[in-house]
Amino acid sequence: MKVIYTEKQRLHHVRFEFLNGEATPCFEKPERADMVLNALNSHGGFTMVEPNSYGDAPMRWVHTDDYVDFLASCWDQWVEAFGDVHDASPYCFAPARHLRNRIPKDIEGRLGYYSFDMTAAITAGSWKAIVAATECALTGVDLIKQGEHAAFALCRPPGHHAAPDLMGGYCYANNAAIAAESFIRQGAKRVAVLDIDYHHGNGTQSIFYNRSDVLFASIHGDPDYDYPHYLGFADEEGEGEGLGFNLNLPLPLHTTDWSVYEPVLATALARIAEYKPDALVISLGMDTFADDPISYFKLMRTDYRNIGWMIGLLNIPTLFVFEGGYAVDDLGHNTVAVLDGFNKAR
Ligand code: OKP
Ligand code: ZN
Repeated sequence: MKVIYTEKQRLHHVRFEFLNGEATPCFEKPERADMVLNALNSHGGFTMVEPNSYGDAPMRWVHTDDYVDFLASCWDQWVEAFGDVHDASPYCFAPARHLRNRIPKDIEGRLGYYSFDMTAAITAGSWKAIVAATECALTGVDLIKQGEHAAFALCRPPGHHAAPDLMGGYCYANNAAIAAESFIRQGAKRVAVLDIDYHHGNGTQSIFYNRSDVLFASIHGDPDYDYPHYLGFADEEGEGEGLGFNLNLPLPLHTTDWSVYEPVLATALARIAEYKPDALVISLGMDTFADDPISYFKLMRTDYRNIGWMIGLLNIPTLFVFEGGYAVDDLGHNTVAVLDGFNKAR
């Protein structure tokens, strides 16, 4: 299987995030990708390729122009206002209840307008890395269009929390959504996105919520008890044309092990099979692992091989797009287990 990755993604490295009231080193860090690369290389059977250049035009397929312009210019505006010592981070969010939904002129106001939380800071190299991550996903689509049955876009920063004009949850550009849209623009009639990150893919859901040509299915921790808190409930089924093409399968924290997860994954896969997509995009978050430091499912290494195998049995051209996963010591081997299981299904 081909793996698309570029070192340019290292340019995005946020120093701190706030977790439980404390400033801690950011969990979403460049070493995450290193662990996956090491595991892929030591396993063998994977070919690393550099992404093609696409620039920021594809980002504008699923994000608003003003948001993309903001991402591109944010760091320079921040430096102008506050110097380059600290990462650019919002602190005041609009539109919160009772506030107006307008775009302020100053950088602090704009950061708050385009963010839904404080975990997506912008650093000197972020924009280049954000573009590079989308290019990894887009290259994966093109490899599949050229005949590969599957590919793995090793993207960071991740993307599934990024909505049309909002960053948050370590995400800026929605790599998986851009990939799905690329399949559509190259002739796919239907594309399914299966999000198996522990956290609900609120951004991807929002992007495709009123469309029937992209089915979004997500298995994640119950948002009544975990991030992203305000989206990802089972009663969100799509809107207008998109009604019936959004499937949320929230699961309980702490008690979700393979015996709970497997039948729910089977339900999601059955819905995808019935949909008969021309291509499948997997938002591959590895934070469902028992030892993940910020998540509460109980999956084990062997379960990941089964997940890959079950996805592979669908026999649909599949692009894996890397999302979360923060247990760095196991992250690489768990990721390889999914891809290896997928390969074994053929
Ligand atoms: C990004 B991805 C929970 C804190 C959650 C943000 C998590 C972002 C996850 N107490 N902080 O979906 O893995
Ligand atoms: Zn996650």
